[in-house]
Amino acid sequence: MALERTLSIIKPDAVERNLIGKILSRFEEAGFQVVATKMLHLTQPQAEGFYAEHQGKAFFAELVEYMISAPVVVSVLEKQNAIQDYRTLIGATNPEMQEEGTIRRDFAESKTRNSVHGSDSLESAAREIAYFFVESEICER
Ligand code: RTP
Ligand code: MG
Repeated sequence: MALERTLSIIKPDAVERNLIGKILSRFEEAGFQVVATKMLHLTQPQAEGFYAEHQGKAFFAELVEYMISAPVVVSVLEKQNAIQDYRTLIGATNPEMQEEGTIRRDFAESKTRNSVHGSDSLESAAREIAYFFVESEICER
């Protein structure tokens, strides 16, 4: 297993419900180290660019509207096998498939308003980390 970095977003529904600390704790308890983090309110072009792979899909407009509805917390998390392990920790996109103990199972409000994002591959992690952070904002630990 290799030491990896993944991009996490605590999404608007979770920020609105004051769940930032609880969710960051879940990351740390699962063995992830926060190596960068910040809060920001995405603009529409920022949200559209971040989710460009979903442009044209039926849920795209609803997704973008949701992602700009309140601030988000973006973080870079580091761990052995971080990308896959973080996806396991957050749980499936489909609410019916979310395993017990996952963050989405515990906090998601719907398929769209699902509290957290995680990169789904090494390539997307590299793109998504660079989308929000310059290298000097990421701390060695
Ligand atoms: P994410 O990229 O945010 O980590 O989520 P994911 O990989 O589990 O799911 P993805 O297919 O990439 O979808 C991105 C986000 O779009 C919203 N979505 N809504 N209503 C719907 O059918 C639907 N499908 C997806 C969710 O917010 C999902 O996380
Ligand atoms: Mg995705």
